[in-house]
Amino acid sequence: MLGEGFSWLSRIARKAGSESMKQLSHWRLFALATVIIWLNTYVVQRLYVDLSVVGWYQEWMMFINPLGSTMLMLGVAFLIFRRRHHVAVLVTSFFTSALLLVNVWYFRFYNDFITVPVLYQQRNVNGLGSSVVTIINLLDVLIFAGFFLLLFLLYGRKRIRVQMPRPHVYAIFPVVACLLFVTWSMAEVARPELLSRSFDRQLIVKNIGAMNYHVYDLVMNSRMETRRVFADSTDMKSAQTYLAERQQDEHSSLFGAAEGKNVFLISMESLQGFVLNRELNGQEITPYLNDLVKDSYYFDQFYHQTGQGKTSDSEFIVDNSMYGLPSGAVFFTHAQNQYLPTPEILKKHGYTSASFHANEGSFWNRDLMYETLGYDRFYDVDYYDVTEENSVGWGLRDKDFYEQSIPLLEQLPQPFYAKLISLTNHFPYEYEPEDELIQPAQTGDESVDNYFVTVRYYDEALKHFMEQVKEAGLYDNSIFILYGDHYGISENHKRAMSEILEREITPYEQAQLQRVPLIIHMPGHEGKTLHTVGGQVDIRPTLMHLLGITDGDSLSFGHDLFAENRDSLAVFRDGSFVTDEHVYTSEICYNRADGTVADLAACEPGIQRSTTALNYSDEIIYGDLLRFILDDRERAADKE
Ligand code: GP9
Ligand code: MN
Repeated sequence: MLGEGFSWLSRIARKAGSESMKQLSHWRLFALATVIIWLNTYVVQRLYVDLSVVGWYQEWMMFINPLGSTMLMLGVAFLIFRRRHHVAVLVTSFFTSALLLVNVWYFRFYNDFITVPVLYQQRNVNGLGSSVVTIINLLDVLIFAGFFLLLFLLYGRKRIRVQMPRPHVYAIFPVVACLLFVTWSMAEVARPELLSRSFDRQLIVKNIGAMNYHVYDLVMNSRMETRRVFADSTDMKSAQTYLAERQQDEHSSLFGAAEGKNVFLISMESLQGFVLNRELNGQEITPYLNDLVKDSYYFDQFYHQTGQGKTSDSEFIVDNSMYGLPSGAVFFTHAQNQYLPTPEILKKHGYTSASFHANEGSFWNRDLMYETLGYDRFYDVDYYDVTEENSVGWGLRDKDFYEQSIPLLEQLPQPFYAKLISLTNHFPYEYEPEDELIQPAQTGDESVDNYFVTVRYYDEALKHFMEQVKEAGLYDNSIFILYGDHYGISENHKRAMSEILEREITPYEQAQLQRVPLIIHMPGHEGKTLHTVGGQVDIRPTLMHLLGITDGDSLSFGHDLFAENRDSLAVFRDGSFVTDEHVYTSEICYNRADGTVADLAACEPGIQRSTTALNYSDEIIYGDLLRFILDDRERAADKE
């Protein structure tokens, strides 16, 4: 059947340019274009992105999925280019390939697919620098193979002009509807409630195909836009009830232990937990951090919870104790919302808040979002002396960044809440030869190999910073909260990672790799390693309780990590989660202790809890629901 199709194709190819090609009926043109674009899409989906397709059913779905979307796009193009259907074919083919190419690049960088809100992030493009080069491959030109073939067939030696009558074009759509229904039904069979419940884009693309996914994403986003308009205060009431039920009333013995102290919030770029207390070639990768954790509260079962917004998501989560969004960066998409963020709360307690980050102020829309979050000052790249000599990779080297931050910190009115965001340990992990304080790993995967060198460099930079903080007299009266913002080594590097960890990277291991260090260093306190399961949403309540402040408790999705009776749960943005007993990811329930597969039913309560938490957080952001209660609070405060 397929063989026949190909011989038919090759006959057409041979006829290309000949008189008889001119006679190509409009249905043949449509079929030819459909087959070429469909196969092109299938091959790119299969070979250019690693979706770990398992079994014949998934394979078949991957194969059949692009057919409906291809016919839909061609049908629409035939309506738009009314008398130039050969142009419609070429435009559709080019558009499809271009969209695939952008997705392939995005996937290489973020291990994810583009969503509509990501398109708001053009302000980030300027800052990507050297990272871009590493995601482009010469073979990417083959993603346009279908387009070049069609160009040759239609514009070869003779130009082909074929017109499909309007009624025939309309006839395409019922067929498309049937095909899309088949796609959706097959996906429902494979993954029930995939589109209504799943937050995992890879799973969606695997089940419905890249093009259908984009249509789904468009629909979801237009629905999202309307949610703010139609939201009302009753929506917030149910979210409040949910949060109130989970609120803890008991305080830990450390409640108020850091009252009135300065807060250093140190965001450690791409720092994953597995590098701590580990050696490479007989050398410690993070000697300073290893020492620091001995003198600090160190949470070694702590997970990042970021999504497409990466660093900015971690900032949002930490400052609001809410989750980021399932797609896009809330810093971009909802910078005008009302929130109850940490700087706003601390302002009422006499604090000054500042963020330090030697990148463009517009990156991640920080300049606008920081105003919304209530930061008093933002020391962006303009406050730093950045030269070619003191820069590498994404910009100013961390050592220089920290060093130049000291005089700025000294000027800050105390008590302060100072967030410092490092940058050197960022993909693609570039470094200067003199900063090679440890030999790179030898897996042959450049990103993984160099990661250890930039992590080691960061460790040294941090050591210097802490010494300088002491010299500046800022140490004793401060507490230090250090956390990894998100993973540095994505899923695309499983082979190299299995070599490093000396075990297979199963979905369980991959989930465990999402652990990032959380170190709470309080001068005068003895160190303690805590195995409490937690995530970035817990940082705010933990910090606030150390400061003895409870103002944000009723609107926090996280809990004080020191509290005895805390509800142990770390929810990832894709719906995976970790509890004391289980790790749930890729739709598999694992026993957390040993990574063996457990009965799915054991994870069901956790699935409910994590889905509910994510949904309420999303609803609050999409509906801008905090405006209802914050307005009320302000009115109440005005009356007093
Ligand atoms: C950019 C820095 C890195 O300013 O925060 O961003 P990331 O790519 O890690 O989200
Ligand atoms: Mn980051």
